[in-house]
Order: sequence, then C-alpha cells, then structure tokens
Amino acid sequence: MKQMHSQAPSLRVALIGHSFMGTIHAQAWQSAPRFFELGLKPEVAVVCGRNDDAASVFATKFDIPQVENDWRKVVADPSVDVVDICTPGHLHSPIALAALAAGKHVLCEKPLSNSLGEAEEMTAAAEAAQERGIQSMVGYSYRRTPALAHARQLVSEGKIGRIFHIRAVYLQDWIVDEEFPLVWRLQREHAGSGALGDIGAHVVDLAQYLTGHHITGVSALTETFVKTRPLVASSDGLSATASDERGSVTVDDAAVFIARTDKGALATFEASRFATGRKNALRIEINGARGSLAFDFESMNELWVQDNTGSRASSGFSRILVTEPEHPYMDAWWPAGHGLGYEHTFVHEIADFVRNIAAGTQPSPSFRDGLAIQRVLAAVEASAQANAVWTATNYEF
Ligand code: SOE
Repeated sequence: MKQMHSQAPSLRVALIGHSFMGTIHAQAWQSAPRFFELGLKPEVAVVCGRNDDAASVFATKFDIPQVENDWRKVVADPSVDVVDICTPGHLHSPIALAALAAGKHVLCEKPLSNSLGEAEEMTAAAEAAQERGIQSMVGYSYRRTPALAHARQLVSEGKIGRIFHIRAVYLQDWIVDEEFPLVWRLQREHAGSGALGDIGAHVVDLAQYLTGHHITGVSALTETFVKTRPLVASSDGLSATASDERGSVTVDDAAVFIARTDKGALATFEASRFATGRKNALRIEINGARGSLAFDFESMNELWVQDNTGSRASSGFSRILVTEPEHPYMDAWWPAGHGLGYEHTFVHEIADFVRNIAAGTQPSPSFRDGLAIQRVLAAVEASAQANAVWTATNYEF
C-alpha cells in the first residue's frame, strides 16, 4: 500500500446513469484517488438520471452534491470536466458526441454503441477532440483484472510464443427463468444486441488485447431461446419484478462464433446468459508454441500458466496467485497474498483514465479500439442472419 500525499487539481465528473454500472463507477471514482497517485483529484460533482427520487437517494449514498435529470444540461455545464456514460447503449452516441463537442473528456461504458454507424461517428469525434487535448475511453473493465494484465505481459514478452488458439467464453445465467422480466438489456432498441454485445464484447476485447491479434472473419450462430417475457414493473441493477403484460425479446440470448485472426490463429467464442450455474464465468485460454495461459473470472486472482519449453515430465499447468506487489496494479492494494474483487477492475479503469487525462495521452481502449470490437459484433450478427450452416442431414451415415 502506498501513502497518498496529493494536492492535485480537481477533476469534476458528471456521472450519467446510476444503476449497476453507475454504482460501480461511483465507488471507483471515490476509491481510485485513495489508492493510486493520479495527478488529478477526481470528484463526482453531479449524478444524472431520469428518476429524480432514485437519483437523489444515490447522490446521498455517494455524497454527490448535485442531481440532474437532463443529460443535455449536464453536458453543457462549463464546470464539468469529465462525462462518464453509464446508460443503456442507445444513449451512448448522443451523449458522447455532445460531451466531446462541449470539450469534456468521455468515459463510455461498453459496448461503445448500438450500431456500427454510431461507433464510426463517435470515433471520428473522439479523434478530432483528442487533437484538442480531450481524452476518451471505452469501459472494457476486465482488461484491468491483474491476472489478465499479467497474462498480456507474458504474451508480449514472448512466453507463449506463436499463438495457435484463443478459446473464450462468457457465461451467465441470470435470465434463464422464462418469467424473468423484459429488462432493457433484452431490447434491441436499448441494448443493440443481447448476450453478444453485453458480454461477448468483453471476450472479443480480451482476445485481441491479450494476444495483439485482430479478428478478421467470423462464422456465427445466435439464438433467442425465450421469445416473450413479462414487462418490467420495477428494476434495480440486474434484478427486476414483472408486470402482467408481456412483450417480445428482440435480442439474442446466446451467440457462438468461430474466428480467424490476422496473425493466423483460430478462435472460438461463446456468450450466453443461459449457462445454468455459471454466474460470471469469463474464461479465456490461449495456446501457443511455447506454452498456454488459462483464466476464469470466477477465480479472478488466479492465472494458470503452462511452460512448454521445459521437460515433458513437469510441463503441466501451474497456478499463479496474482496477488503480489510485482503484479499489475497490486502494489496499490493489500499486503501480498490478499486478493481483489470485481469492483477493483473499475478502480483500475478510472485510475488509468485519469492518469492519461493528467498526462494528456490517449487512454486505452480508445473509441477506435471500441469501433474494432463493434465491427466484430456486426460481422457476427451478419453471419448469424445469413445462417450459412451446412445441414448435417446432407450427409448419409
Ligand atoms: C450483465 O450481463 C453485466 O452487468 C455486463 O453488462 C457487464 O459488462 C459485466 O461486467 C457483468 O455483467
């Protein structure tokens, strides 16, 4: 743990949205300056949400002085330095474009947008703003898991060698009950896509980030297992209660796809919210000529490493506990051996974002990185729609 001794200039943040992501961002904005030297002192100065009562309760909980219900007013406020977008996807593009035009730094939750066209426009605006010293970043938080940041280091140091396979899944089960309500994440007009964009996007990001490969082509299947659901009576984060009316699910419940990369690897992906018993199983395995890496977020402080360069007799996977001060981000936290949780990835995200603002450098992942992920998501949807599946009944056994 480091001693903080910062009299840094303040950075006034407007948080737009205060549900699950808004909450975890709020606590990350507050924790980051307590544990990391940032060069600036962020403070959430205003929270914005459509429901005045809920926004006020949130503001009290996080000690936020101002509450607003119109994001346009917040974005136009000259005292705001940063706009943090934690809304459903359909609002990412209008808020980000307005904020960048008003000269605000922008942190935008993932996926970057609901459509490729929006992502292209947002990227152009972000790059024009960057020329004026305005920074922007997409919130692919899992990159900041210490075990995954360490995995990236191992790959870039050549420990895995030439990569043949990337095997990635993101499995949850929170909507497996057919009577779970039709929350916004299940509506195309709000979320853009379903499991694909919400959780599949994370593993697409990680596959590319960890390996330095880029996905060049995909072949995909998607499915909506439950076609109608009760409308929402009330919701809180990922929980919701049902009303008596029903509506249609307009996004995928699961997506599976295979891919090629620009450096000649084959990749497989699966994103599902119907993987009964799997709660937040973001798993990725990479196989290379010199060894392999394997990670499961349900055991997020561990990284499994296989060194294929030694003797065959001792060449199995070894478990590294990524809890030492030498590991990425860990020297800011607890004594060696004491692990971290889901929320810490967001603290690291905020810390990296603010440090880049202070240094005047482009944070990563940029909107252009977010756009590259949108291209993969769009290709998956196009492939699934084309339904180019070779029917097994074409064969005679
Ligand atoms: C819901 O599937 C969700 O909250 C995602 O939207 C987040 O990105 C992920 O971190 C956890 O699950």
